[in-house]
Formats: sequence, structure tokens, C-alpha cells
Amino acid sequence: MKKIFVTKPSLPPKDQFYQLIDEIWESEYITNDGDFHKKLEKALSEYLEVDHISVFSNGTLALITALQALNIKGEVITTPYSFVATTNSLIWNGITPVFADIDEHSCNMSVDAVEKAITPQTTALMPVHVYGTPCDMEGMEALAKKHNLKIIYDAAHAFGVKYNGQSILNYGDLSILSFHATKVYNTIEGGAIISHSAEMKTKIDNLKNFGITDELTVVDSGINAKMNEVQAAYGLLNLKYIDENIRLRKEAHDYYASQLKDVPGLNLLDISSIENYNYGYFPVFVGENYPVNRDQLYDILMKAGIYSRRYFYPLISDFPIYASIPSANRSNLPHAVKLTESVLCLPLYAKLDRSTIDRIVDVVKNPEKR
Ligand code: T4K
Repeated sequence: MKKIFVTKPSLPPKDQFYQLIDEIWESEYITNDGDFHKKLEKALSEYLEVDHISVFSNGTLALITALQALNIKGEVITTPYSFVATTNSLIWNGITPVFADIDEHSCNMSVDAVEKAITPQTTALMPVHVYGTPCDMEGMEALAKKHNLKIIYDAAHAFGVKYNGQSILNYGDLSILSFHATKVYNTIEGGAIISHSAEMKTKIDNLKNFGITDELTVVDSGINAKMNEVQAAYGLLNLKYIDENIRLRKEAHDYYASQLKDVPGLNLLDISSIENYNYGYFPVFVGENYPVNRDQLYDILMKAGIYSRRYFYPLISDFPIYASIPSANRSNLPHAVKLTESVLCLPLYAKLDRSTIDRIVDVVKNPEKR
């Protein structure tokens, strides 16, 4: 039985990639702000319609560096319903994470919960546009203004998504992207910070290169988080195929939704009002009227060779490293608890064909027959 995984990376054509590899070998320049790195930043800023973008070796280092660039200290309010990198990036900066509950429908951090979590030590908010669904940005930004807080959006899932007619990445002080193999757009590993001024981009670019500005000058205690030329060339090529990949994802997504929308006890994410949605994930929420619980469905699918994933379970706040933080108490996070225990992400990727979706849908519609 052929195994079906939750995702497959979108790979560019190998022959075209080899041509770029030839160019890199010819140049003998393989990292440190080379031509492909420059071209990728330019191409991404045009595609995403953002003014300043700095590419990184991965999204986690982009998060860690974004916090450094804004010199964030004290407490940062964040969501427990995300990949663990979101909170880990705070710890790597010596910041205390404070968890706030999420909205039951968008799965994103709730403005009301954030407001209640603000203390004199709060310096910033780190919301996540989970599954590429926009946060309540007006609400977040009103709070930030009122309490003089910075906002760093973890937009790891939100490549290409728009809000109010413009890139979602234009909101907040900084946003980060992930270009990991499992994302809608990938550079194998990779990430980026989107900033809003030339000065901030320069600061970020210095921080990702040890703080070095020339042979004799170090202006910041930076790290090494650069993207190399091979990945930048791959990323430049993959960008040519992004629209087609998103179109194929949409086709697969819409077919799934048409097949599953009326299954009793199963809820789908409402993406109908999202502009330029990227179809990165296909979460379903297993309710009480469904014949089996979420973990049973996960096991039944696995026995049928279908490897779904419980993104995002456990909650970050439930990991033993974070569970002793007062805001991690489950009674503080009722919506997050409900969603983490009911969510299952079904396989979704550009090359997912209808017959494979039919195989998955058949199991999801008839779990007790297995
Ligand atoms: N913020 C958020 C909100 C994030 O979701 C992430 C990452 C980050 C920050 C940090 O960004 P990065 O530092 O990663 O750039 C995956 C990814 O590793 C991670 O990037 C992603 N979020 C997270 C949600 O998912 P795993 O542990 O689920 O990946 P893995 O290796 O189990 O892969 C899932 C499936 O994909 C596999 O079963 C098979 C398939 N696959 C995977 C890879 C790597 C392939 O077919 N080919 C491949 O090369 O974490």
C-alpha cells in the first residue's frame, strides 16, 4: 500500500536547477550575499509586494533575529496553538512567554485574551497567522498602540496571503516567513524577515551575518543565519512555479471541501473571506457527533497508509518545558485546548491527485467500517 504523507515538497524541475548549479560552480561563489541571494530577495519583494525582505537559513533563526532586531525583553504574549519554534524563539532571547487563548473560529490569538494578559513587563506581541489565516490585525495593532508594544507576526504559514488588498506581511513591526520543505513555497530550508524601512533591513542583514559590516567592523553581536547560493538559486527557480502550485493546492482543497463539508461531526476551517489564500494546510476538527474521536481517526487513517498530522497538538504550553508557566494553565486556554484535541491536518500538496483524495475521503467518511 502506497503511503500518503501530510505533505510533499514542491520541487522545481531538476534540469533547470542543474543549469543554475552550473552557474554557481562557474562563479565559485557559494554563500555570503552572492548574486542568487540578491536576486532572490528582489524577486520575493516583488512577488510578495513588500518593500524590504531579508532571506534567512530558516524561519526559526528569522524569529530569533527579529526579536534581537527590535531588542525585545521582558514578557511577550504569544499563542500556544503553533509550532514550538514560535515560543522557543522567545526563550533564546531570554524573554518570558505569556500564553493567551485563541479564537475558536480563526484558531488565532484572541485580542480579548491578549488584553487580559498585558502586564507592566509586556513589551511585545507575537501572534501567528496559523494555517495562513489572518489574525485580527486591527485589534492587535490597536492594543499595541495603546500599550506601546511591538508586534512580530509569525507568518510562517502565510506566504502570499493578503489582507485589505495588500500583503499580510506589511502589518506589524516585523513579520517572519518559513521556506521549509513542508511549506507552500520552499527553499529546502529557509525563511525571511519582512521589515518596513531600509535602516531596519540593514540592521537585520547585519544581525544575520555576525554583525559584520566590513573586514574590520562589527556593529552588532549577530549570528550566522545566511541563506547560501544553492538554496537561493533553488528558491528563485521555485518562485516561477508558485502560482501554479497554489492553483493545484486550491483545486485539491476545494475538492476535499466539497466531499467533506457535510460529514456530521466534522468541521472545516472557514477560509471563504481570506484574500489570496495559499492552501497550505487542510485542517479538519473532529467534533462530538463524529463516530470516532480525533486520535482514533488518526490511527484509522494510519492503518490505511494515510499519515495525517495533529498540527498543532500538543499545545506548546503543554510541553513540560513550558507547562509550569502560570499562563500555560489549561483553564486559561479553553479554546486552544478544545481545538488542539480535535484538529487533524489531512494531506494537502500540489501534486495530490483526485484518486488519492478519494481514498482519504472514503476513510474519513466511513471510519467505523475500518
Ligand atoms: N513558526 C511556525 C508557525 C511554524 O509552523 C514553523 C515551522 C516555524 C515557525 C519555524 O520555521 P522553520 O525553522 O522550520 O523554517 C514541520 C516543519 O519542519 C516545520 O518547518 C513546520 N513549521 C512544522 C509545522 O512542520 P514536522 O516535524 O511536522 O516535519 P516532518 O519532517 O515530520 O514532515 C512532515 C511530512 O512531510 C513527513 O511526514 C513527510 C513529508 N516530507 C517532509 C520533508 C522534510 C517530505 O515529503 N519531504 C521532506 O523533505 O515539522
